[in-house]
Amino acid sequence: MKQFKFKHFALGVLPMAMAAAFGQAAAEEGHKGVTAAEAQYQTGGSPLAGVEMYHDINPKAPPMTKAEFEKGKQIFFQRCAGCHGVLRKGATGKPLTPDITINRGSEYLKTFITYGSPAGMPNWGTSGELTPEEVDIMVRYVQQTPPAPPEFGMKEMMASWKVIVPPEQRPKKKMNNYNLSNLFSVTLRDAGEVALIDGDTKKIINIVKTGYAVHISRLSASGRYLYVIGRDAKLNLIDLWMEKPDNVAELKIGLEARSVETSKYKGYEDKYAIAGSYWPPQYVIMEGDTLKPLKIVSTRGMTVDGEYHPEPRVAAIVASHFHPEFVVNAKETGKVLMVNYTDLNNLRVTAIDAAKFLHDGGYESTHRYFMDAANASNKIAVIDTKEDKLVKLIEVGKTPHPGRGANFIDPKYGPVWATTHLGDETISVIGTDPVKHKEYAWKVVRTLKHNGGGSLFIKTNPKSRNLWVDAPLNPDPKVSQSICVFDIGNLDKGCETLPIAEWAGLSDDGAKRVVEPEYNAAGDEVWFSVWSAKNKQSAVVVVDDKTRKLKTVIKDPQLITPTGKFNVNNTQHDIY
Ligand code: DHE
Repeated sequence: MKQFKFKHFALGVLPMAMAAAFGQAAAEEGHKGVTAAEAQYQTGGSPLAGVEMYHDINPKAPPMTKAEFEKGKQIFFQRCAGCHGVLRKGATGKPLTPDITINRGSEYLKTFITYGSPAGMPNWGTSGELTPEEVDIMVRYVQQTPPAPPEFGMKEMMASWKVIVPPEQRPKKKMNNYNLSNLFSVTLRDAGEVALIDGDTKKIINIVKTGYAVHISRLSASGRYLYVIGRDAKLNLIDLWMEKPDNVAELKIGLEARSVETSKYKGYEDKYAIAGSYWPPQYVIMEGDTLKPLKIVSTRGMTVDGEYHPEPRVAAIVASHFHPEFVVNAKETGKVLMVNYTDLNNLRVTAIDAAKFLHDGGYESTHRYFMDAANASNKIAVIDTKEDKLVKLIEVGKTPHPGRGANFIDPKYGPVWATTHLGDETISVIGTDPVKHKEYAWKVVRTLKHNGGGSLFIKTNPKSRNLWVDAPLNPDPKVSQSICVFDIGNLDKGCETLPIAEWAGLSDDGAKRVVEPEYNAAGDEVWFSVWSAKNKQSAVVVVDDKTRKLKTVIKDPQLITPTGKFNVNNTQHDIY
């Protein structure tokens, strides 16, 4: 199986002494092997770079001025924290605490930061990402005591909470003529906004201000309320019943976050929302229609291996359809927390040991089993949300990244769920029917090949015979700017490549990464983002699912860095 390594890494350019130090380091890191796409994906930048933090000056570490320390902190949170953790105690990357770094010494650290390692450390120096002066600052910075960002509890949350339109002043019925089930909330990542697009007319209804580097949208059980979370942990509540849907409440749930979900169990529709943060490592349960914070719970604790972890980030959260529970994934500890919301004062949490580095995932077609990607462990954990138990840990390809995955009926193996991978060019197809297709259940029944690694999302729809897979982080623009589509009835035939970015007809030289297929409510159109930098033109391309031909290109100067797209009907009902 082909894996592509970080582009600029070349052992051959290392001077002898450095190579020796490097070799030792590489051996210690275990040659895990991280692809360019994986490194790029995890070093996306943290809003903590701008947060004031407490720090002391370690007398054993090489000295730094206050300005140098501040610069080091900026670089660390923009480039390094995603892998090494906020407190530098290790996450998917190795720990970088002074007890380790001071012993290693400045020469060793300089080599490591400059040239990278085969275990996944990017070559920050030789790639030109960091200047020699910046490398020198980082060498000294990682020997200082890590500065700790502040906690964010009830007091801070209440101070940030705003109800812009109280529930009693909101519409009593839908006040617009939009077909809300076919509305799309489109993430405008670097603008800190979402575009609400009418799926029928393809017209922008409103551009709504949200948090910094906005990440995902989710729907309330009824489909009325839209929740949008930013990386700066700002949560926005949008009322889709308004004449022009807009913000009605907001809350900051921490300092850095990625996930939000709503209560979907019978009797609790639209009652609660939950959001998880990366920092501080915690989740908060809120009133669904005002975002008033009700309960905050820390995820700090022991990993599945029995080691203490100080910052288990909260990754994907889904609502159970079998119990009044949220399924909360604590990334670094590898625990799936089944949080029962019937009595918030006497909270019952069932902690299921899965595997470290839980990230994203989705339900199989019956919505009973949650297919949970432990990305850096190369595993899918199958969680039974009826019995609240781990069913199986399944070995898949390198760094699974399903988004929510794709459910379809395989002509040979019956109901299956599929994930794509960041680290290789495969798709793992897993049997999901333990009743009628018991022999295939929770096994990889097929491994399909598409155009290349650097893939993030895979999608189909119950009404479709197509399986779409993107590869936006592939280093080859021909691959990153196109989509591959399989015929579900004839998977062995391989996939057809469609030049989506070319179809967008964009005039400039942007990256034009094609990312995240999403269906409309009828399941007969697929929408793709063509994602370029903030100062370049981007677009959303709509393809006819049956003919695989271009239907419409949505272009607008307001569509800045579109990435995720969330169709109301599909997000509300977990259809994927
Ligand atoms: Fe995401 C989902 C975390 C980078 C687009 N992303 C998720 C989820 C997590 C996560 C935990 C699951 C949420 C849930 O279901 O509740 N994402 C992270 C990161 O930590 C990471 C790797 C680095 C970072 O700095 O944030 C990261 N993500 C990205 C991107 O660069 C993407 C491609 C573009 C963007 O808009 O930022 C991106 N992530 C998405 C999307 C989803 C998502 C579109 C929702 C998929 C879905 O089908 O629901």
